[in-house]
Amino acid sequence: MTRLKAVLWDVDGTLAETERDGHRVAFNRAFEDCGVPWRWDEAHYGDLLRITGGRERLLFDMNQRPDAPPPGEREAIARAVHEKKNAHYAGLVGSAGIALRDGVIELMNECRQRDVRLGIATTTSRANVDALLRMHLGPRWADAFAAVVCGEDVERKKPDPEVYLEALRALGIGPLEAVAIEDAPGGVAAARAADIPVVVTRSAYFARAPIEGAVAVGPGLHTRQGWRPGLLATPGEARCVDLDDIEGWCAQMDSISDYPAEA
Ligand code: XBP
Repeated sequence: MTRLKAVLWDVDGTLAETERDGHRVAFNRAFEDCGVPWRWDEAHYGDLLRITGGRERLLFDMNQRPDAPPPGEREAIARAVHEKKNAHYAGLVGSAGIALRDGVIELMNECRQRDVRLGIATTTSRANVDALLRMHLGPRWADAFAAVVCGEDVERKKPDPEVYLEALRALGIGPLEAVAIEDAPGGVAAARAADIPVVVTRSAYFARAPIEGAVAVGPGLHTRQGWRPGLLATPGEARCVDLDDIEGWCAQMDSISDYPAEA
């Protein structure tokens, strides 16, 4: 079995539930600042999440709206709103409004103890990653990560594999020496297209989404219940998913499966 050398983390939805209470709320505040009449409710934002990248998401939404400005004006509006959105987002996460998901810190700590490197592979903006991780890991958070690849570092956002290929390149490792932790089908597709095994910790918006090609799918790293393939759960023991579990899943590459939509 190839020993795991790196755990590559997606950010939004995987490290924290940032979309519903972070980016969405920040977009609505930015709309208000810019005198744009739209507001995104939770359900509509959930639909828009299939478009990766905040600016791209807004452009996509504009293209569907009968009351959108003429096409030639949309790009400038999207840039202005997106810039303000990121400022509001930094304020929201900086005020400790959004916790890291349970089990994330535990797995990061175990990686450090066992010499498994940490990487970030996200197509969100670097400023947003910085705001979130500064809040939870301190101003020197980046020291803990051997590679941090963000939206600005790639030409094509997820589901394109570029962000994962760049992370592997930065770490100098092959795809089977890494595992990606993702929450959403687009992120899974990106990691799989780079040949990296993927463990899915479902987030609120993708709690029931069909997942194609993951080594394991479950509700979060905080629990050993509810995973497919299953994990042994010791009754009464509050143990998180750990590196041995993840290595075990990755070793069974033939257990890579499609997980249909959940009821
Ligand atoms: C996350 C995203 C982003 C964030 C907003 O991508 O889709 O669009 O919602 O980020 P990933 P920006 O799955 O790669 O983490 O506004 O900074 O684009």
